[in-house]
Amino acid sequence: MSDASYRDAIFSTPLDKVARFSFDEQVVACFPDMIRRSVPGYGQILAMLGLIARRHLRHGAHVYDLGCSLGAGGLALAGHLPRDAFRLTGVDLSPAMVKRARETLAEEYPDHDIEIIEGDIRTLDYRASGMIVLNFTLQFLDPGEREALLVRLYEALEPGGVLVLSEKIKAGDEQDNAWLVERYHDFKRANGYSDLEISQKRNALENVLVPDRLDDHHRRLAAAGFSRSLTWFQYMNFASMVAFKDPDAEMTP
Ligand code: GEK
Repeated sequence: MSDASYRDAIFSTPLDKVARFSFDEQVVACFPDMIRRSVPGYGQILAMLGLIARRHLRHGAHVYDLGCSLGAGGLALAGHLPRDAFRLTGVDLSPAMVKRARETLAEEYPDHDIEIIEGDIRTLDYRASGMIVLNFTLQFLDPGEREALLVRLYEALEPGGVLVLSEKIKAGDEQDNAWLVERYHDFKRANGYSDLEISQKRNALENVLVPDRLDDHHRRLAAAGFSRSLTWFQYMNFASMVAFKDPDAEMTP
């Protein structure tokens, strides 16, 4: 990315009252640094998107990147696939993210058919698509709203289409979960975050980012209609799944 990306220091000094985390201008400015140092496997997951698309995407099909932030999904696909292989719509609720994503994509891939829209993925009017990417976004929705979104995405997918769903997860067993969370904090420390930053960020994300268990994800994907889903990547308490819409499924009108 050619834009100036700043080091994430949002939680580096003691804050009287840690506000709920929000995707504002301050976060946008340091987002690439923040996500790289905070999400284990982020780069590997992005790098696989193009390979998954090569296998599953019909030539010229439409793709959604939901909760696209700075457009990483579009950048990853455009880096792997020729201009006419796909059309992509990135959607994000944060105006600051949308503005920056538009600028970056226009600069990096001006000839690809990629648009970034400001919108709420819960209420969007979805068009038929061959692939939908939901990378680290479902976790920010109210848990009670997650299944309804997956049903809508299932309906929007063409038969044979795929959903890539990446999330922070929690383990079912309390002790296992504690071990994973502790190692995740070690990972963040190793990436230069202080104990103060780790604990203040944790407080800011309390009730904002609510992780599910992997088995709950797969159960929900099945309930939404997906004929098959599997976890293709896991790095501590972060995972990516792929869910398939049966090629013989009826297209919802
Ligand atoms: C990446 N996928 O770099 N509608 C639209 N966008 C939303 C909504 C909503 N209801 N709720 C949250 N968002 C990206 C990373 S970040 C993950 C995704 C993280 C947006 C929110 O504005 C933010 O940009 C994004 O979802 C989550 O691959 O920061 O941990």
